[in-house]
Amino acid sequence: MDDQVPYFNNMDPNEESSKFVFMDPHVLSTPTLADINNDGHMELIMAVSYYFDKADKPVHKNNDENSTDIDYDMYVAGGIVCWDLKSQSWSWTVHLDLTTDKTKFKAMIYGSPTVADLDGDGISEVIIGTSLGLLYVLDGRNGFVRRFFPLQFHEIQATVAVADVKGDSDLEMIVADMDGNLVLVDANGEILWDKKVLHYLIYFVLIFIINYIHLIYSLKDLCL
Ligand SMILES: [Ca+2]
Ligand SMILES: [Ca+2]
Ligand SMILES: [Ca+2]
Repeated sequence: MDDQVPYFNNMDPNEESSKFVFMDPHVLSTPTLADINNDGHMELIMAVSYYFDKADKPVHKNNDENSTDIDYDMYVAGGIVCWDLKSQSWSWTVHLDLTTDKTKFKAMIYGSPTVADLDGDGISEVIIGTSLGLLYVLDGRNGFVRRFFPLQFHEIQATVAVADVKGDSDLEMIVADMDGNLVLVDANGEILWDKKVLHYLIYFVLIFIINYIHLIYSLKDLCL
């Protein structure tokens, strides 16, 4: 990615650049490969955290010559970007959370985007939980946030897992937050159940992959 990109989505190229703060993009999780628009070619979906690298802070200057330097601690942002590997261009980019660097919960994204067709309509969804505790479900075609989302949880660092836990035709999302809550959410944002499991749930998805079958049966027991 470019060294500096705006965190704003769909920035008008005619807008004065002085109105924008250009920030360092960081990809802190494994990108996800998927054919998100069903055209036979893969896209690369990445969760991006925008913040100023502390070592680079003296380098950054506001583009407005008349203004003073930026307060670097005032800007942290997160978003999802989709790169079309065939056309070598951005399919879409969306900005999600925005905070300062001074808050307890920051707009960082540590989990990988999950791509799945939750409701079986042939259109992929992109699911991501953020450090601000928000669960987003995006339309895979354009990145628009799906109706009923985001949902608020405690800080989310784990990748959101997806499975048909309920045993119907749709997929449910399994959210693990940093307060130890394990929550089952359906595609319409309804919370089917939640359980306090552990104090921290950072690597839940890793456990999920390693012991997939056992966990599914455990989750079904929780549903009873
Ligand atoms: Ca594609
Ligand atoms: Ca869908
Ligand atoms: Ca289901």
